Formats: sequence, C-alpha cells, structure tokens
Amino acid sequence: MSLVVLKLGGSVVTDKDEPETVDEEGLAAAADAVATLAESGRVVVVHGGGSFGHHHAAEHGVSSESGSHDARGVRAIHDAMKRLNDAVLDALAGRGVSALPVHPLSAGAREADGSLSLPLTATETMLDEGFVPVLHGDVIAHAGKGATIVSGDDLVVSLASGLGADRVGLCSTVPGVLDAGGDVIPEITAFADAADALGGSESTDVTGGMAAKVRKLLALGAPAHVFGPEGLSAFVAGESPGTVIRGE
Ligand code: IP8
Repeated sequence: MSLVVLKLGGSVVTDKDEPETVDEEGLAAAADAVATLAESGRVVVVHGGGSFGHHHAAEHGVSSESGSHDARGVRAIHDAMKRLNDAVLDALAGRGVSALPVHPLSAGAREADGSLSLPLTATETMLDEGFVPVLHGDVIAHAGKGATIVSGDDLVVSLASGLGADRVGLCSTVPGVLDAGGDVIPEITAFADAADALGGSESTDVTGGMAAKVRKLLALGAPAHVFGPEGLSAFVAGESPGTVIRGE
C-alpha cells in the first residue's frame, strides 16, 4: 500500500501571532485531508512548531544550531510541542483517524555533526498495524550541545527516505517554491532550476530556509510537493499543486 508523508507547517495549524493558539480552521482542513489520505493508503503526518514551539525555543535560546543543557528549558519547548501534538491528534481522532503520537525527543538524537538519527521501528510498526503516526518538530538530544531543535522538515526527509515514501507533501503558507518574480516554479529537477530564486548554489542557509529544503528534497527517492493550504485537496487527489521537486 502506498505511503505518503505529509508535513503540516506550523503556520498552517497555528495562529503564528498568538502564543500557543491553534488555527482551528487550518487544522480542521488539514485533518480532513489526512482523513481522506488515510482511507486509501498509509500516511505519516509531521507538524511544525508554529506559535507553540518557536517562542519557547527563542525564550530558552535554543535553535537548530545552539543547544542547551537546561532540562527545564528543554522540557518547556517539548511540552509546548506535545500540547500542539495533542490538538492535532484530537482533530484527527474526531474524523475517525487512528492517529498516535511519536515524540522525536524520546525517539532519536543528533550526532555531533548535526546529522539526525531517527530509529523508525515504532513508526513502521504503527503503520503496519493500521495507525497514523504523528510526529512533530521538537527539541532533541544533540551530541556535544545538550539539546537542539529538530525541524519538521528534517524529520520529513528522514521518514521519507527511511520508510520509502511514495509521495511527500509539504503544506505551508507559501504556495510553492517561488522564482525571482514571485511566481511558483512548477517543477524542480535540479538545484540549478531554482538557484537564481534561492540565492545561488553557494548561498549558506543555516536557518533551514527554502534553499536547504530544496536540496534535501532533491535527494529523496520520491516526488516532494511544496504547496499552500489551497493546494491540500489537490495533493490528496494525487495532483501536483505548487512545486514538485523530483531529484533525478
Ligand atoms: O516548525 C520546529 O519545527 P518547525 C519545532 O518544523 C520547535 O521548524 C520545537 C520549535
């Protein structure tokens, strides 16, 4: 049975301007989409931090680069993400989806060079048993740095390659990868297709912006679709909203 990994950006399921506030409308639409996907195949959901994770992370000085050994701060970030995860699970359960949480803090770690190690046994077994695993951007133990932030996008890459996903969807508030004129690039098959718009192949991208995302998605063995909330139902229907990134 086909496997879809779908990332729901934090800006889609939360109100980014109000601390710890769910965007009920955005979450409802996203949960409807997951419910439809789950009817016909296997789905793994990943959601971002939005107004839950990011402001706690900033308050405690933790980012994907800067770590912390302060367990209280690490817990504050993680607990906020668990509250958002609960809201996502509840929305899915309300639509009859057998969704279960997978918390990256307790499942994986980062090596000293920043590479993510995410054992997939729990996720894989949940899928085999008919559940929909729901992961989230989190704080995670990082060799030599205490704990740092792992973004939902990084999790998507590990999950999609480790589980052999057939399709990947990244739903955020941008309608796709935009060219220099602000138009959506329909297809990217090599970094050069988007290099101008993304600031060239030499650009450094420590914040995990679009250039880093495109590079990682090009390396996947499955097509990855980057689209906005208006593209969700088309993605669910098997169409190609926004930008499709297809490495060769
Ligand atoms: O929103 C970050 O995940 P993202 C999660 O996918 C935290 O970058 C804890 C800030």
